Amino acid sequence: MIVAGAQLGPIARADTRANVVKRMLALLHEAKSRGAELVVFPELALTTFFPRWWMQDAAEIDAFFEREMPGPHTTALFDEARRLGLGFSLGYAEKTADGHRYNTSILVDAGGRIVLRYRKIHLPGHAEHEPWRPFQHLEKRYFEVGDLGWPVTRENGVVVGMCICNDRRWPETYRVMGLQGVELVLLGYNTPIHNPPAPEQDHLAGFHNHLSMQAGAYQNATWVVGVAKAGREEGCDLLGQSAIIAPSGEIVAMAATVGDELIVARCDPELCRNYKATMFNFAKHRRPEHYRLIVERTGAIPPA
Ligand code: CDT
Repeated sequence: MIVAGAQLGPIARADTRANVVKRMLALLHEAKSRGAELVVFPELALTTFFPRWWMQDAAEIDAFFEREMPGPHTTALFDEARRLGLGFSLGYAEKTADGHRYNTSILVDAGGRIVLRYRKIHLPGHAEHEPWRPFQHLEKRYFEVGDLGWPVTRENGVVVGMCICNDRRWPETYRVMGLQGVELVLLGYNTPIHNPPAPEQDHLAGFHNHLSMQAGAYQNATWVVGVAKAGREEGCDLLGQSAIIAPSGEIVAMAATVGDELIVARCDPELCRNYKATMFNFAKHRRPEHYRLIVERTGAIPPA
């Protein structure tokens, strides 16, 4: 399967969804001309990364959420992708009919059907206003923890799963999908390069991004497609370096800019099967009887 990562440059708070979708359509067209079958868009792709602001007004918050998918602004994206015969994945803020709010990704097949949905589980940041920060990271305020686990589906003969941004730093994310035979993990991210509680780590933001995704890919014998919303967005620098990573752990394509940019690679599931049958033959080598602490304990408890 030929997969494209459609990195987006910054989206201003004042940008309309129509304008963002126009940029996404341009990337879809480029993807088609470069032979792609599936296009991966970032986390919260339709708006600016709004958890950077403390908001109390319900209508102001609601304006960042989608109540239907496709909705009035995204129908054009679904229609054009179907016309081009392309599948795509898309991150957006979801408000359900019964009022729940999630940071969500969907996978849409080439026929325009939503075939997989994921709701972000590892919500980073904080829930209360922390005025000392130069910008907030209020995902714990605006979203509930996802309620779907990490489902996978078979799409065009490839086992596909999804996760979102901070999820990529946690090995459990990939392993739960690895245990379902995942061959292609799609993920979008909005990663501020400056992390106010730990500024001494800022210069390693790019390294940690690739380290997490390369380890997840290798240890679970899967392709990983990590796609950024990048660049200076409302005064906040977001990491770029979108990458397509092979089951060997090697980066085979990487963005060179922090703007709208397409990266493309052929993601051959045969390579997954090679690693899954040898070094990472789970059935042969895993020892779950020794892994109980992973599900029984959340925080670390060192010896007295
Ligand atoms: N969007 C998102 O999950 N960003 C986080 C920032 C972590 S610092 C609070 C990330 O893991 O990249």
